[in-house]
Amino acid sequence: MALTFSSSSYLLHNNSFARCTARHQICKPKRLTQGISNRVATVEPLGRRSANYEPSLWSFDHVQSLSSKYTGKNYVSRADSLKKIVKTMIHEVGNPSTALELVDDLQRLGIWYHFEDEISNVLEMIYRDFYDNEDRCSKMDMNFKALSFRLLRQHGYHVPQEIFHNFKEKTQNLKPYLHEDMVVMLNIYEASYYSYEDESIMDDARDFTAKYLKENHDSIDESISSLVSHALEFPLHWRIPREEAKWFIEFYEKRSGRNPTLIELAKLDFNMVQSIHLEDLKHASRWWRNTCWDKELPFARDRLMENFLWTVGVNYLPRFSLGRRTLTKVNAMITTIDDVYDVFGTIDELEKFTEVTNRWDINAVEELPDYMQICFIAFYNSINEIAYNTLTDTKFLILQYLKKGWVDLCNSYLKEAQWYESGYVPTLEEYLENAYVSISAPVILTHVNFLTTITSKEEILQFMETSDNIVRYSSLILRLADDLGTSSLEMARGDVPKSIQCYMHESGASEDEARMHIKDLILETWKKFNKEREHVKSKIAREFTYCAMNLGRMAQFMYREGDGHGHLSDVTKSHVLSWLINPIQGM
Ligand code: LA6
Ligand code: MN
Ligand code: MN
Ligand code: MN
Ligand code: MN
Repeated sequence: MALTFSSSSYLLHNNSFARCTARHQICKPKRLTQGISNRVATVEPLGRRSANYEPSLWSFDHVQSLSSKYTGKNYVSRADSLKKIVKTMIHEVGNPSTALELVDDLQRLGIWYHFEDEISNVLEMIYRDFYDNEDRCSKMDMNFKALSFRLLRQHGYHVPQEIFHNFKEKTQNLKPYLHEDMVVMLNIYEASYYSYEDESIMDDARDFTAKYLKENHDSIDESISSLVSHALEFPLHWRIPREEAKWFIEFYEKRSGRNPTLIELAKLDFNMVQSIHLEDLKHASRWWRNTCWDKELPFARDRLMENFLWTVGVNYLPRFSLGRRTLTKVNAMITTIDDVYDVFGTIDELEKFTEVTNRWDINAVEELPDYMQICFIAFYNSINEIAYNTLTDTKFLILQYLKKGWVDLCNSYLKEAQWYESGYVPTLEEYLENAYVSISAPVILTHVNFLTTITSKEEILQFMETSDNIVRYSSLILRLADDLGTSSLEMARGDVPKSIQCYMHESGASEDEARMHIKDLILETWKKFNKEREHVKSKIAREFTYCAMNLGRMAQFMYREGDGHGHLSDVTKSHVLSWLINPIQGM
């Protein structure tokens, strides 16, 4: 690119950084939209941007000192006896309605995974008895319809929206001050988030019940009003299971009709699982310390704890321990390399880094500047090691799949860097085609494929051929939620226009309108995702989809008040304390 203009004193330095500074200034995009016009890149003397990330709140020594008393045989055997009691309880429920409520409670309390077969049996029975049978189908009451619709769709059953065709007529006499009546409204509201595209009855049900619950909030029966606020903040379908368990255990404990066995098991299980999480965290933190990236790459986010928190959101189950350890490393590398591309690297360096990654050639590392050598070698070693561990554990060489995931990511990062460099503003569609990759969910989910219960290599490869849509929808939700939470600061620092700005540019919408549009896109993406759920049958598909959905949920959670991953560590701190550090009391 020719230098056609210079007002920069940095040009006095005859080096590549100076050249880059000049290019940044020449190419700074015109003021295209409101969102972009406040672009004030804090360009440092060497032509690099800075994101002014705060230091980590969690020191290595502090993390290593964390521990939990909920380990050991006594807790295990107490939990085992409680599980037996609960299994009997499930077998003995006579009433279909009570059975569904029990399934719902087990899920919300976070202990469903001990009873997967029992839950499947209950749902199979309900489906067979009510949905395979026209006569009985017409006899279900509205609450039973709503609860069974949600649970059955969640578990991959085909249930038609038409069962709600008369929901307005059936709910017109409900009274906000009656507990049972509000349970009906709430259950229809929660069910409506399991809708597919173009299901107008469900759209109507969602708008209607949300409005009703908001408008009547003050007169709603006290025993249920906190459940209603909780639901209006985020529907159950969009909530992270671990977060919900923590909240619901407390709610359930105060509820009338509570079952003491369930309370004891849920609390004990929460604390025992937390002790596993702490060991996973400590493992990952030792790896992070060994990279030395916090010291060697000080421009990047030092967010080991936050990176770990994502993995607990994605899958908190004990059997996913290796998954959390691996994904924390993956997340930490993503977060750092993203900053190399978005904050620190010059375009020439980024082109080189991308090329070396594409070649996956350790010998090429000498062509990189010092800081990129630090980055590339640790990255290269870590990915090779992950592949090596899978090879020795399962005899399955996954390196080519991992490499492809990371190469795609770096290529998409480079495209954004080039767009930024040239001041190009893509259409929303063109942006998203690249940005669903650059948000890193595809590479995260590539790793997830090999972290679920591995039955056979053939089965995984076969599944991977069919999972494109699931990956895409999870990625889109992550991207759109991230843009809602982070793009204001990104624009201020200097970055490629994100979904909000692209939409404003192409449609002339205001920022508020663009944000509404992006939120609508998130809802529409969830509907497509829900439909995909119908094809999910095998165990690996179920485990994978569970993680993929949770990744989207986690994004909506982390970015709801702004950038909870990069900047708002103090907001995220309360979640770290609640999920990871403080056990549930009163046992
Ligand atoms: C967000 O950063 C970030 F680092 C992510 C990759 C989001 C998810 C992170 C995990 C799970 P930023 P960009 C580690 O908002 O540049 O900078 O794509 O991402 O908008
Ligand atoms: Mn980026
Ligand atoms: Mn970034
Ligand atoms: Mn960027
Ligand atoms: Mn972002």
